Amino acid sequence: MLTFYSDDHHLHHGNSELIDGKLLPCFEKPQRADFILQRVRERDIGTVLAPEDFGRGPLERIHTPAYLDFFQGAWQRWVDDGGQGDLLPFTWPARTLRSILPRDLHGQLGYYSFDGGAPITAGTWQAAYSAAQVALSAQRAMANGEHSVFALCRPPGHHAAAEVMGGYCYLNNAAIAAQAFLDQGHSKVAILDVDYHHGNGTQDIFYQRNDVLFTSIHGDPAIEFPFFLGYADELGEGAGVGCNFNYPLPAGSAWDVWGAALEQACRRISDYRAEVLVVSLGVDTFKDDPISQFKLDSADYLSMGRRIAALGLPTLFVMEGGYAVEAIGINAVNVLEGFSGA
Ligand code: SP5
Ligand code: ZN
Repeated sequence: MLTFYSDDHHLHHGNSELIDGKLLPCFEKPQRADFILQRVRERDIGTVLAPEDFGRGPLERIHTPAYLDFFQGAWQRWVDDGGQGDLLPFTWPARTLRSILPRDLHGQLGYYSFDGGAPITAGTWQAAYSAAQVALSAQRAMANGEHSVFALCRPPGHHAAAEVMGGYCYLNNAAIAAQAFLDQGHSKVAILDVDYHHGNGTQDIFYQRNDVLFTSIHGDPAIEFPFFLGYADELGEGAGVGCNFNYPLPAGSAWDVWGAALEQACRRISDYRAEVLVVSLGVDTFKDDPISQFKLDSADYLSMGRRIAALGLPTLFVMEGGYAVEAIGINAVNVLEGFSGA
């Protein structure tokens, strides 16, 4: 299997995030992608390629130009204001307030985010832009005939909506790739999101559409981030009714429970008659993940890959979360090897 990867992810290295009342070093750190790349090479699963640059056009198919302009220019505005350190939001347009775009940088940052988990640093735009190009390059390789490709994206993307960042995500790499398939003539794309957290951004982007099926297996939002989306009764809206399926699972879920949900999701994907599959590949479902509460072990990721392969679809794997860095490479590459039958 081909892997696409860019070193630019190193340009994004946030300092800290608020967890359980403490400012801790960011869990979403460069080492994550380094360990995955190392494992890809160790296991020799295929060639590693640098991305092509498809420009901002394919990003604008998912994100608004105003949001992209804001994100691209935010760091320079912060520096010009004399700001130092990470740029982090602190005020959001919650229910009692108006969703108005303020003039101030911090006001705009609150407007364009949903949590304080997506710091903007000097290189964040370039890293996120390159991650999107990694996903697009993987998509292009599939358009050119590859059956499966791994987009080793960092930062991740599935929490990012059309004009909202959060949950370590800025640009929705999986959604951008899915849209590229549609723009090149496909009519039905399925997304399977196996990250521990609900892919709220991806769901929101496609919620009213029937050309993308979104399925997600994740920690029950009643007790887990992102809390405000990801329930089982969210089935799509308008033309999208019947094209959204959530499988929220209780804390402590291991492969018996998780694999049964995967079976359900896979049946929905088969019934939908998708032409191509995009997998939002998070491995924060691992038993030793420091911020998550599922109990998958490393061998379970082989089973996951095998079940996904049984769908018989061309499949683009897009890297999302996973924070147990010592095991992240093993777990992510196990999915790919299970898929390929290695
Ligand atoms: C892409 C992705 O996986 N994003 C995840 C963002 C999660 N941010 C919220 C983390 C909350 C962690 N709470 C852990 C409590 C441990 N005691
Ligand atoms: Zn996650």
